[in-house]
Amino acid sequence: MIYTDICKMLNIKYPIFQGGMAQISDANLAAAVSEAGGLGVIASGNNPPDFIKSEIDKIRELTNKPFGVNVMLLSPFAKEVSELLVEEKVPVIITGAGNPGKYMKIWKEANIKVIPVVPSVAFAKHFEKSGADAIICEGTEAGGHVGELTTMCITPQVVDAVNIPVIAAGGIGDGRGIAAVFCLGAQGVQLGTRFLLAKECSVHQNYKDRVIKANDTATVVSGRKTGHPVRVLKNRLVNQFRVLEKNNAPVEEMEELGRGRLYKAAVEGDVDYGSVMSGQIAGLINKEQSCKEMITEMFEEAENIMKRLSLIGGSDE
Ligand code: TUI
Repeated sequence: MIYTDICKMLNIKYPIFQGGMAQISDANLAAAVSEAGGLGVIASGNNPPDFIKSEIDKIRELTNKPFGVNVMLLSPFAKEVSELLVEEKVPVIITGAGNPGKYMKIWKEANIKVIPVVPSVAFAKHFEKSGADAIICEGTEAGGHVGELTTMCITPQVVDAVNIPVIAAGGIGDGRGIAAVFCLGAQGVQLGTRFLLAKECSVHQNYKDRVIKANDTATVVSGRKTGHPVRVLKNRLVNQFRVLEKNNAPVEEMEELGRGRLYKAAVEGDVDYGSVMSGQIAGLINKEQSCKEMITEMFEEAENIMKRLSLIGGSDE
């Protein structure tokens, strides 16, 4: 069994988090992951607190296991959602797309485990000082809002820079990826793209089909000029962004073009003009499975690899 400090800290069986994918990671998906022994995560995205409250009520009906809520710090509702999570005393908060510093005090006072996502060593050190219980370092291979560093480079550097457990994210899609980041010093993994194909994931079937069809070069980072670059599957919307960037269009025009596009893809199924966020590992991911099948299969694979590695160098010859 791969059982690490993060399993102990959060009371979970496998050191795997399901990524809090905005508009996608709902109570149903998160409950399935938590029931399978990982940490299921509800994404708050840009949603108002009453929506998040009903998802928290739902997951508590579906499972008694620990779960997390992801706070997307660029959301106009970030403050209200942060306060709701204190009232609800959720077990774990994961933050993304910003600095959670100003909420740290109320969360820690409520005894909530706080685990920020970071794109660099400097943020990892900073958030450790603010009281984070663990850090998720996310490589640019990830889907959605991304930084510049790869998982291969950011993971060992963050591991050396902090004294709290590090969870690696970005580019991990199977047991090989899990074993690889454990070699880099990670104590856990967070996966998003693979869970898009979970039977319990209610993202639109057109979105799933695009991920199934995607190859190694299917994603691109779009919208760098807006200051919020996102990794998505290439489509007509990406081309429209390119035209605006080429013509040096004002940032407001780009932001206008981007508005509501994730909803369009994930909920309405418009995968041509919607934002189909996905990690670079999409090319590897092509089978729909239950969360339980995914998690048990991946950890069996990772454990077998680690057993084989432990035999290397065991010969006298
Ligand atoms: O947050 C993510 N991935 C996301 S959020 C999202 S919704 C969205 N849609 C359009 C534009 C922007 C967001 C889709 N995917 N991953 C975690 C993550 N956090 N990646 C990078 C960061 C990050 C970046 C800057 C964390 C902290 C940070 O601090 C910067 C600062 O100055 O506060």
